[in-house]
Amino acid sequence: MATAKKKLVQWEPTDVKKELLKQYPPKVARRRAKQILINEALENNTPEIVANVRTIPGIITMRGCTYAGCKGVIMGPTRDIVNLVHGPIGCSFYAWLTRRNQTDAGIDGENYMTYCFSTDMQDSDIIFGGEKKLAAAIQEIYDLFHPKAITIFATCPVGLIGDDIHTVARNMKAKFGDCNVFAFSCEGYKGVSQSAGHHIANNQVFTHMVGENNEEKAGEYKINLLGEYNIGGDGFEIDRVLKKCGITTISTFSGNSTYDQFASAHMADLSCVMCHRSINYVADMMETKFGIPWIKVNFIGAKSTAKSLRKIAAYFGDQKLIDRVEAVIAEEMPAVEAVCSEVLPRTKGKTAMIFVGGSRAHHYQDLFAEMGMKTISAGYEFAHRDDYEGRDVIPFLKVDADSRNIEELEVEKDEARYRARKTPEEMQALEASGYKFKEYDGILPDMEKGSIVVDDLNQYEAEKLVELMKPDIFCAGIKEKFSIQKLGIPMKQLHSYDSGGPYAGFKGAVNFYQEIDRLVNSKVWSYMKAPWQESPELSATYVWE
Ligand code: CFM
Repeated sequence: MATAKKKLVQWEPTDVKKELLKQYPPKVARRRAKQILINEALENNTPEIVANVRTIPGIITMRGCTYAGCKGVIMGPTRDIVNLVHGPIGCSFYAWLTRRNQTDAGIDGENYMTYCFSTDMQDSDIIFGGEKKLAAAIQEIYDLFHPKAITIFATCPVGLIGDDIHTVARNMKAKFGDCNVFAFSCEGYKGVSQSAGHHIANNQVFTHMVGENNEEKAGEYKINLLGEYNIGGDGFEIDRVLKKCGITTISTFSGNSTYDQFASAHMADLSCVMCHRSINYVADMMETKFGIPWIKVNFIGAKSTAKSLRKIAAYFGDQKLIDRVEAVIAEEMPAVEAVCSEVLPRTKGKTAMIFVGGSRAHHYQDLFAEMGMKTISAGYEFAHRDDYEGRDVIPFLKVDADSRNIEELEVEKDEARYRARKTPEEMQALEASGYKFKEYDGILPDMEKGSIVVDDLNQYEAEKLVELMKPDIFCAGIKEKFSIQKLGIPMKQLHSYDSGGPYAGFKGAVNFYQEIDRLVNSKVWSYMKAPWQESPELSATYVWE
């Protein structure tokens, strides 16, 4: 029979961990051991993991840089802001349209996403300074496009030579008068990963844009959707569902976003946090400064989508909205359930591994669970302990030299514009009924006992894990894709979605079920043998042997 991998997987989590660490020098093994955890989060004691620390030199990490987190992740999906990279052209080229954050230019048609703006620094700029070139580039953008805002991103050399990008930005803003110009000190080396870039980006977005437009917005049940980046059109599907429910999205941070959305975000009545990792501090700042409460939502998974919609409806507490949400769920679910039960006999009992940057390694477990699949190992590239263990650990997080490097904004109540969205009694009543504000319990409580959670997984460990635990599917990014497929395991990119998506909401769930069904039931990868595995004629010895 042609079952290339008859699976009798018998692994003990402790053995797997031992195997992963075996090849490392003792010092490296000791450090990695703290980032590899066997989940025992069934009782009340969530185990502790080390996260958000430097990658050990020599290890091939999956992480990106701080500039990637700022320019690519947070600001990349904005459509009517011109994002100008101050640096060598490579930094721009590799951040140009590679994240699959989709956009719809809307009726105004203003969309700069397809452009690539760079100061294209040369050796002479590094030696003599690049400020003049930067100012000239900003001027050129202004003359050509007259955008609402121009933002500037520092790359590594800019930090090294000390160009004062903030002063250049301030001067140009004053000169133009009708264009908001500000900069990000997001040099690639600034933090241990792209997570630092999220923080730097959001601080500046909050300082320079949020609250700029005090006009009242039309619509009922106004929310901000924080941490949704419209990868593969996820945001479009979420927008469709929210709109159908009669919920008004004032802003999305930052999928398909506009300048005005950021400027008006303080007019919303509830912030809904999708990706906790990249944006939870914005939710906190919105609450402190403007009085907008926040909740955690998840639109990955049909059941999670329904749950999140109900949670939003319960917050507003209006029967009209509650009924509308129920009607939408009732209308959407049959199509989802039909596909789910169709694939279930083929997907049930299969296993997955998910290693993505932050939130997705957690969120996608819901989708797999709907298909009867178990996530046996997962982890984040760059998330923090709170994303593993829950927000309760935040007061106990160790502040090290790297995290101290990233500014924490001191935000105060805006006396003029702060508005409590609910009375203390209303908030208490909601909480008494089990409603949870500002809560995220992290990935660990949702994973089975004995599952293996790895922070900042690297190339070597990824291959080892697959070899030992033989999942039916491995989810990560482009850097992992081909090495995993060569091991005979289907690989799904959950950063870019390969060329697929959306996977959020109801229609997204259907897409996901169908695609994963095809992947886990295709034997094509297991039939693949590399030429040297089939006929290893070529052999050699080292000279010293
Ligand atoms: Fe949040 Fe993201 Fe993610 Fe992220 Fe990212 Fe991304 Fe990601 Mo790639 S913001 S943490 S920095 S959910 S780009 S849309 S897929 S690593 S898991």
